[in-house]
Amino acid sequence: MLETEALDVEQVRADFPILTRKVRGKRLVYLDSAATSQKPKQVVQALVDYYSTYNSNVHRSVHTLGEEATAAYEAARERTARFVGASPKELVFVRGTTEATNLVRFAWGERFVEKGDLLVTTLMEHHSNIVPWQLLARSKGARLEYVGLTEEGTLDLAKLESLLKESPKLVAVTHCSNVLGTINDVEKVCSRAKSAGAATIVDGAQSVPHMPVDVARIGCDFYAFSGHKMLGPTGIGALVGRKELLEKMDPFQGGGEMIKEVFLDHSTWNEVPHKFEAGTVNIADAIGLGAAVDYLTGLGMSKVRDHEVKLMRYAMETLNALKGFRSYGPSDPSTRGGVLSFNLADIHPHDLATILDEEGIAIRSGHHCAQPLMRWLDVAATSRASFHVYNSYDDVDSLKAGLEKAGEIFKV
Ligand code: C6P
Repeated sequence: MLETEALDVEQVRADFPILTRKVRGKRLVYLDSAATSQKPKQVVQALVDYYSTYNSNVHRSVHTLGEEATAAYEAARERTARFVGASPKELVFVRGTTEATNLVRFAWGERFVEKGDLLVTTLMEHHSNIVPWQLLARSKGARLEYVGLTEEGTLDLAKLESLLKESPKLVAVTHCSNVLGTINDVEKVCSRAKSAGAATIVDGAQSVPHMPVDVARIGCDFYAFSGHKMLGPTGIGALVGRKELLEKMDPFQGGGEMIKEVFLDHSTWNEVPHKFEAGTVNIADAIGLGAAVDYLTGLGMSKVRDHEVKLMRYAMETLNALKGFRSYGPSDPSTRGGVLSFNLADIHPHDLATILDEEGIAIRSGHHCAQPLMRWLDVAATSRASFHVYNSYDDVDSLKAGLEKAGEIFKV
């Protein structure tokens, strides 16, 4: 298929066995991919192949199985790195985005941040791009400040500029908000932060699964993402870091494989990225992530992005027409990712999610691990529908019908 052709959703859906199951006797309409995506059979098969034909530890044994496992693990690193425009030497396998930001908090932060330093993050972050910096600020006596938001739910760049005048040590920003859907111009943020002398970390949890990403072009120091949101397994993700910075950083955890030599009074470190991968790594899931990368690459990330923009446009047009429907985030679908947070009149999001579940429709409700953002929106919680490659216009129509039903029950 040419990159310019539209995504063949029916063909894609055939690769996801879970989509054929029924929930409460109804067709499953899975609209919770921002929490975790479904997995194509190619990813499941990669896990089965590993466990049933070459299961072995990596980087240790010279026997055939050991060499096959090592080759597959490193090939997965290579493909995952290339997928985001990085070199494999710059990609550390971690459990996910949360572990990636915590790795930076310890291995970079404990080394480079000092008392009185300024750390900057934003009001639209997931807790995993806030709490590590709060902990770092507390342990170092540093200060944490937030870039606020405009009414449309985009970053207040004037506030960023004023904070940059104070020469922060770190600017931490999400590429795409998991609540508002806002896609930030991270290239610009990182370039401005770099000019001010700050290190930068970009949270790519909601961007890498849905759009072409090129970390070299973004120009950040660190970029974090999770495998399970990009059709891969849980328990695996990546931290991409500039090599020279990774080399200067302290290890994150101590143990096997991250060392070069161990003496009684000191140790020396393995080369990056292995310096940051202590102990037996998550071999199977890294290989599964490699298979997910192959799958997405086969579809073409531009096509994936186009599909989700079309779906978002249709969803916004269709759902905004419902009585009592209020959505959050930018009004132009082409400037947002595949998440749509909303409230329907004053129905509690958990009630709404329960009613939709009766119809086989899975959405997320709650604070989405973004409590400061909820407070800024002045809501306790929202409902959220999120899309991926296997979602269709039919899914949006089902959501609309489910919301109409909820509206009738609650007399909206
Ligand atoms: N957001 C959601 O439903 P982990 O859990 O480490 O794989 O990813 C954390 C994370 C970091 N940043 C963003 C922007 C995210 O959306 C997430 C995970 C899920 O929105 C679960 S809370």
